[in-house]
Amino acid sequence: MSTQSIQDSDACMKIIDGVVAYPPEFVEKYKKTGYWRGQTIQDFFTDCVKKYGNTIAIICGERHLSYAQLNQQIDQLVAYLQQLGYRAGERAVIQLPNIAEFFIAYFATIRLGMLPVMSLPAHRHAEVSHFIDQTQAKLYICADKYLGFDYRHLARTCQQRCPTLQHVLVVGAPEEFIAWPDLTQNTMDGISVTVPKIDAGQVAFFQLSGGSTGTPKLIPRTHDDYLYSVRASADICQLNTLTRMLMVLPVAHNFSLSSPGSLGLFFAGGTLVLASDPSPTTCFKLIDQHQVNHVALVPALAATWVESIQQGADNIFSKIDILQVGGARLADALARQLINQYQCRLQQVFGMAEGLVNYTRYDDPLESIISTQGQPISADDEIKVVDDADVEVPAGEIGHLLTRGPYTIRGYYKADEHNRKSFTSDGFYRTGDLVRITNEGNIVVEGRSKDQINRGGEKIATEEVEQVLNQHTQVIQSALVAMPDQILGEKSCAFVQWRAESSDASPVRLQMQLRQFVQQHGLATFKIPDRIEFVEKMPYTALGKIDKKILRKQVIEKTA
Ligand code: OOB
Repeated sequence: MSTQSIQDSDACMKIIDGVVAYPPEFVEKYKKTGYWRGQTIQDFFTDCVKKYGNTIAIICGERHLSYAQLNQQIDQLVAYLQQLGYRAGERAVIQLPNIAEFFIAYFATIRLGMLPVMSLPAHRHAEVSHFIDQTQAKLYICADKYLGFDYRHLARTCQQRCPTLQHVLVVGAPEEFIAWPDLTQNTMDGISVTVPKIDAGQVAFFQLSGGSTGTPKLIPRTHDDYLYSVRASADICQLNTLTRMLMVLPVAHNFSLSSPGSLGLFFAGGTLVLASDPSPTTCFKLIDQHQVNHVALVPALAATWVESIQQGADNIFSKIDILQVGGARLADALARQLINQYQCRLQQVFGMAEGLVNYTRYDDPLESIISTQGQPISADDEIKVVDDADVEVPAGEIGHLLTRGPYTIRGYYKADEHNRKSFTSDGFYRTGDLVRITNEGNIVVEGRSKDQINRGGEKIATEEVEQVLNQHTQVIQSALVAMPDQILGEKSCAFVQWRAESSDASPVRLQMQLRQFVQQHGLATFKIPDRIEFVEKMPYTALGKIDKKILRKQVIEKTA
């Protein structure tokens, strides 16, 4: 174990094995207030099983798994992983679509004291190999195929690149890898499993950051901090044993897992229905078939569902009790339409994998639910709205949102240099969001200062894509900016300064080449530029940086 202390002007920051610890006075405070209860995610789930044993926990296609059955399968996988040689402290990257195996893998690795690393199905080998390297993961768990993409192919690339990777466990046809075992048979009977004693203050797993720099950052979440956000969210959202939640967004995302998400649902003893894809065709059928009453969407999906209703589908929104919308800014007009035209009970959710989550409350005035992103979970979420010099702006004015609290991290994993920029010296996280606070204390997201594109809830760190584009031999430099999109809210446009001598190829051909280049590099598909503009020179700010404001204006004019 390595411990490092960084002496700062305000605070002495303790970093243990790449994780920035909460300062002792905050640990004491969060424990004293009862936010941190010393419970691990393993104990949390065991409690759920005790309370709700025969209730159906998960519906996945034709499979209905009770809490007890899910628990049994988790135990089986724990024994299996232990036989493979896995022990507490080791890491496993989990990249699964919305299937029951995600939860079995998540809870089994945690039960063994391993640390799962969350990856989204859209990630490709650049991201996955980075997660494996960064966490020294020995195990990668994936599906054979999903939405036409073959993850075994990705696994092969990671195997070549990542020296720590020992096993690939595949749900479906394994080819040369290890097959997901049949957990419905008690094949592991007689094998004694050693469940280690874990301190709830330790990191339980790694969440994913949308990122705003070159490489995606990993977010270490502790048992204590995460479970507090889960319990409090389940409470705010009034989940109970009658809740039937449809999981439309990727299961591993923080919104899906904890706001209140699947963990909040398990805490309340409800039933989770897994959607294999987010299309109205798939989801509307599941909502009817399983009397779903709770759904969480990103604005882009809410808009797609509205469109489908306008084209003649049943008003699905009137059948559910709660529609949560978050992950990107919901336009006031769409919020109003959902409520007035489709009799929707709407809740806005403004959160981040780093911690802070805000909800509009069910009993808020309608205008607040329509036009604000709500209030934090906790009375101890500290919120500051500051100007460029970190001075708090007058009440009601727009500024940068900073936050610190009982479930917000104090630093990204193994990212000292980046952490110095992303956190203040007294531990506030710089969210990169521009907000204002209304008289009633609600947060309104007005924009963003971080260099990120929010493509329908999927976050693109522009620098990551630019770095790849710049590696193309014919590219002098590039700049990725957001362009407005009716459905997704934002899409990406790459401005590329191209070497003059290579201009004999047609622009369309060059665009194709560049898109392929990004794809071959192994970036997630949603990061491939939606539009590419070739320029002879870039506009610059007075400081000599590429002026993205001008580029954003140019692309709006071009697409108008
Ligand atoms: C959620 O988490 P992330 O980590 O994918 O993205 C966080 C960022 C925020 O900093 C903000 O820029 C944006 O996504 N965002 C919103 C928003 N919700 C998230 N921007 C405007 N309005 C909203 N309602 O996206 C996330 C995590 C937990 C719960 C919900 C969303």
